[in-house]
Amino acid sequence: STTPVKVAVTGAAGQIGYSLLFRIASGALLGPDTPVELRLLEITPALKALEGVVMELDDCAFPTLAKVEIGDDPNTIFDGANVALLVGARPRTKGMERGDLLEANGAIFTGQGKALNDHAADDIRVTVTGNPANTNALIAKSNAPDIPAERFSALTRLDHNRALAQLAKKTGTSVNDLKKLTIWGNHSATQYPDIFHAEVAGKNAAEVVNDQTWLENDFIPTVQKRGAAIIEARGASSAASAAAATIDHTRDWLRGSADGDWLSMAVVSDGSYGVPEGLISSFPVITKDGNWEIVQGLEINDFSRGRIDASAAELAEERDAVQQLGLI
Ligand code: NAX
Repeated sequence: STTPVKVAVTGAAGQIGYSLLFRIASGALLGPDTPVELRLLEITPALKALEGVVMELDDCAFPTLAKVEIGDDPNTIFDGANVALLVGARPRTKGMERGDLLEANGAIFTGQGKALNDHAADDIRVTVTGNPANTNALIAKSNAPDIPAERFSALTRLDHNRALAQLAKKTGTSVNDLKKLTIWGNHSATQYPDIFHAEVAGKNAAEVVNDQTWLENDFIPTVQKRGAAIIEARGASSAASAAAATIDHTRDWLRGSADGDWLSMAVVSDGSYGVPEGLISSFPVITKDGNWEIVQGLEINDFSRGRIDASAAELAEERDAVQQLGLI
């Protein structure tokens, strides 16, 4: 089709935005034949910096970039949006309590949820990258009663990709040889990267690895704490990899997961695997044409059970906290 797909991005002048926008504009999200209109939201003081980013987008002369709109009003920027990538969020600053953080982000995601509800296109798909991503997605979803709940998702694909890289390294294979890895739960240090159903070149990953010590003391904590390790090394949080994962997640949602494989996405729970209904939690999912389905019937061993439950419990606490703040 020649009608541009409208992709809204929030936090567009931030570090993730600086990597994300250029990849979307060059066709990495929607393919080389689909024109894209970028609709970029920032807070007022960041609009000047955003204008500079738009100058650079112009200077790339991307054939697939049809138009760019920028602004500080979500009601305008989300108008007609087919895809919304909610990247902008309030980071935790010194002296800020957890409740303060939830409240600051609550203000952002209630407003953006309402704006999406009132102005986005009927086929809107929403990916939340800004932290706390799962709970921000829950807040946005709860403030958009006219948008089907399954159109809201939060990013755990970066965790999924990090886990793939670690497993490939351990098994001396390539990420192309790996399938059916799962991130369960919250995009936080309680997330659980699960290799018990994963495959390495067609064989069960846990059996190929056959190293419980590595699994417990190396693999799981490395994936869980990778964000902190990047900050320690780079002096800034993950940006290019987070942008790449935001694209992978949204592209695969729209275009479909590969046959014989699945993805990790945080989506609204239907109670599957004992995760309380209504939480936005990461699951193994299969996608097709902009829809997702949680993979059913996986056997969960005791080791996995405890970890899935712990991450779900953390999500339930976050939900209770934002409920008490009147945000959902
Ligand atoms: P930056 O601080 O570089 O950029 C965030 C941008 O959002 C800023 O330009 C800010 O002005 C803007 N912003 C703030 N409030 C806004 C609002 N109400 N409307 C529109 N824009 C607003 O952060 P960056 O490194 O780009 O990270 C963005 C978010 O992604 C953070 O919340 C971060 O914690 C989160 N991350 C999530 C990851 C994930 O896997 N889910 C991994 C990477 C990243 O840590």
